[in-house]
Amino acid sequence: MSEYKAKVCIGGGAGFIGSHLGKRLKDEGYYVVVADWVTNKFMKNDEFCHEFKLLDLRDLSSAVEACKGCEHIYNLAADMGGMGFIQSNQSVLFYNNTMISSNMIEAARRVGVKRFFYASSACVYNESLQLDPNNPGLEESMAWPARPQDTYGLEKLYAEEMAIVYAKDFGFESRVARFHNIYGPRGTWKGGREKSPAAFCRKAYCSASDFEMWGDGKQTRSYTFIDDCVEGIIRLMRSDCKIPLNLGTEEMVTMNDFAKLTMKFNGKELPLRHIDGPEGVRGRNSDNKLIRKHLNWEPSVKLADGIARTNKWIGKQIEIDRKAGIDVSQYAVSQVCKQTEESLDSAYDLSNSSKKKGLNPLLLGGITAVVGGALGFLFAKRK
Ligand code: GKE
Repeated sequence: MSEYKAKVCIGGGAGFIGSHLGKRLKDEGYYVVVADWVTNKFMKNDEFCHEFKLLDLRDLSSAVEACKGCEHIYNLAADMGGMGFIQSNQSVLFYNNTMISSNMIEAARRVGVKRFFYASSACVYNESLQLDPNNPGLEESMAWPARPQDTYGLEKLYAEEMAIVYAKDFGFESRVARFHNIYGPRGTWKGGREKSPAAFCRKAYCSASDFEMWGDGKQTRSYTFIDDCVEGIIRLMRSDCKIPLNLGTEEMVTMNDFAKLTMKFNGKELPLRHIDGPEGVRGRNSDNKLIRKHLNWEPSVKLADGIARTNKWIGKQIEIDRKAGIDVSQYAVSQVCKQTEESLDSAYDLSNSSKKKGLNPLLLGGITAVVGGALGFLFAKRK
């Protein structure tokens, strides 16, 4: 191990952001352990880690197993997706993510971690501050008083606080970044969990007569290219900044203009067809005053440049599917993921070879305590 800078663990390291981060840390000379309940579809394990541990981080002993011997822990593990997933899967992701976040921070304490990174989200912000599509930007302090739109954001906000108090109480450093819609090659691009950048590139490539858009398309967002995200995580982890920071760009765009941009890369100018769909907040943009102050840096990849690269990669994936005999005209529309209970029913399956079915009563007790604690905490903060 002495030939490496440090041994690090990435929870959720087989995911989109985690695998890019693992690759970068590996290239920089860290010994990278990745723990995840899935494998990466687009990269071989040895491209982004030295050790791959197939574990269910909803189980504390698995989280400890993932983290043991690691000086730095990056928790990017979460059951997540774009608006086609998080609005329609509130209970399941609430349960899964509460367990994962709580276990990873407690595992960090148990293994004596030096630095802990928690991947939070712009979804933590109060919905009432995101009603205006000309939203001037969300400053970090605006997360309180809390009223995130979905349970996804509420869990993230609670876990941020856990990372902060655990670090204070148990003598290690924690860092928290609020990601603003990260996109790029090798991300989820079909199936319903994809976010708008991948969905729009896919739809622009596959649509023939019009471009289907959830809502009136006047809703706004800002986006962050994956390379900027990885750079930001590493800079924040090495900094002395103990408070949550936005990790995003201030380049805000309407969904209508964003759709036109992705069509331009595909040589198309199709009319937009607006349909009902999960729209999320009305307007969201990052405010980067604090990241500039603390890191003397901010994400800089322009949306058009990042999308050019993402669009090319998605085009290749679509052609792979077409060659495999899949009718890619279906990719002109997006699905909404229906909530299913399989992941709840399979809790502990990966970590226990006995393959128990059904919810473990201890686990249920744990979730009740954690969620109850979270709600009590939020009400206390609001007063
Ligand atoms: N995903 C998707 N797919 N979104 C579409 C589509 C489509 O085919 N058509 C229109 N949209 C619209 C959505 O209705 C929403 O208004 C906007 O694009 C952005 O959707 P998104 O990229 O899926 O997700 P959000 O920015 O609303 O929210 C995401 O925020 C991130 C943090 O900034 C979350 O889903 C999280 O993935 C994440 O925390």
